[in-house]
Amino acid sequence: MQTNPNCDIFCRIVDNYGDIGICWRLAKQLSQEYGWKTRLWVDDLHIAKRLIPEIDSNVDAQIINEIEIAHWQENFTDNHIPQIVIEAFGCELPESYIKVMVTTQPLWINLEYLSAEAWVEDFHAQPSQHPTLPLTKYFFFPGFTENTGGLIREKNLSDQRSTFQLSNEMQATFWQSLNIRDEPKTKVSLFCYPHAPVTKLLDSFATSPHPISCFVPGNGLAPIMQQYFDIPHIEVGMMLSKGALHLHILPFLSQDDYDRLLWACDLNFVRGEDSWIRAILAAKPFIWQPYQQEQDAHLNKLEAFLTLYAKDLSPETLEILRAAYLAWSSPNSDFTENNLHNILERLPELSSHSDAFSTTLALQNDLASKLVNLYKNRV
Ligand code: TRH
Repeated sequence: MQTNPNCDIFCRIVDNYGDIGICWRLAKQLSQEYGWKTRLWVDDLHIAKRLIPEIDSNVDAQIINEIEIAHWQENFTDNHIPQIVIEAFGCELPESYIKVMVTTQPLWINLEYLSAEAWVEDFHAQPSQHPTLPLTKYFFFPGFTENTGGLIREKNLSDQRSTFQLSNEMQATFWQSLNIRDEPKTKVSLFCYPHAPVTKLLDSFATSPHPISCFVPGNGLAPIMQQYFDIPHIEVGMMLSKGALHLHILPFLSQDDYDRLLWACDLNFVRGEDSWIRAILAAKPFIWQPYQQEQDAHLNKLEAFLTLYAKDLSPETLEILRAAYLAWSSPNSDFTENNLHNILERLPELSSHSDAFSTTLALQNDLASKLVNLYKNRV
C-alpha cells in the first residue's frame, strides 16, 4: 500500500499577503483533503503571522494544523527532499537543496500566478529542463478552464458558502462577532491597493440614493480614511458616516472570516489573486483590482478576465461593468458616481450572473486535485 507523500512548498513573501495567502490555503488543502505531509517554507514569519496568527515568529520549525511551518533563511542546510516540491511563483529554491534533488528526483512544480489569458492553456503543465542539472520542473498555471491548473477551491466550499448564504442566523452570528448591527443597507466590502481611486469611491457611496454599509478589513487604507473623514486616527471598530455612507473599520480577518464577509456582502471590491478567487467563489458581484504591473500588463489580465467572465451578461451591463473595472484599475483613472451607481442598479443581474459563473467553475476540477493527479500519473 502506498503511504501519503511528503510535500514541500516554498514561499517567498514579495509584498502583501497573496503569496503566503495562496501557499497556506494550498498547504491546508493538500494536508486535510489528501493527507499529504506538508511542510511550508516561508522567508518572513512576521508577515505570515498576519494570516496564520498561531505562528510563533521566534520559532524556526513549528506544526500548525498538521502542517510544518519552517523558517526559510539564507543559510539553508536542510536536505530532506520530499516526493513533491512546490516552488511558489518562481521563488528560486536554495541551491544546496536543488543539488540533492538531482539524486532523489522529486516532482518539481513551479506554481504560477493566475491569469485568464488564452496562452495559459498552452503553457500549463509543460516541462522545463534545468539548464545544467538533470532535473525537470513543471509549470503549473492556475486558470479558469479545464485545460489549465484550475483554481484553489476546497471540497466543501460551495456547500459551506450556500449554507451560510441561506441562513439568516449564521449571518447574524457573523455580524455580531464583528460587533456590527445587521441593517438593511447595501453591504460592500473594500480591499484594494491604496493607489485605487478610493476617495472617489467613498464620494460615490456618500451620494448613493440607497444607504451603504462599507466594510474595510485591515489597516491598509487607514491613512486615506483618516484624511477623508478628517480625524486624527483610525481604529478597529470605528463607524464613520458621510451622507449615505456608513463605513466600518474591521480588523484584518482570518481567511475563513474574510470568506464570510465576501459571502455576506452584496458587492465586493477585491485585489491581487487570492481575494479575487475568493470573491468569484463567493458567487456575489465584485470589482477586481489586479496587482499593478510594468507597462500596464495588468490591464491585459483584466481584459482577458472580463472577456471570459462577462460574456453572458447583457451588452449594457457588460459595458457598465467594464467601465467600472477600468475606472477602478487604470492609472490616473477617473472613477465617477455613475460608475458606482450604474453597478448598484445592476446588482440583481450581476448577482445571478456571479452565481451562475461560480456554479460553472465548481464543475471543473480544482487546483489541488489537479496537482494530486499530476503526481499520481507520475508514480
Ligand atoms: O495581498 P495581495 O495584494 O497579494 C498580492 C497578489 O497575490 C499578487 O498577485 C502578488 O503578486 C502580490 O501579492 C505579491 O492580495 P491577495 O492575493 O488578494 O491576497 C490577500 C490575502 O489576504 C488573501 O489570502 C486573503 C487574505 N485576507 C485575510 O485573510 N483577511 C483579510 O481581512 C483580508 C483583507 C485579506
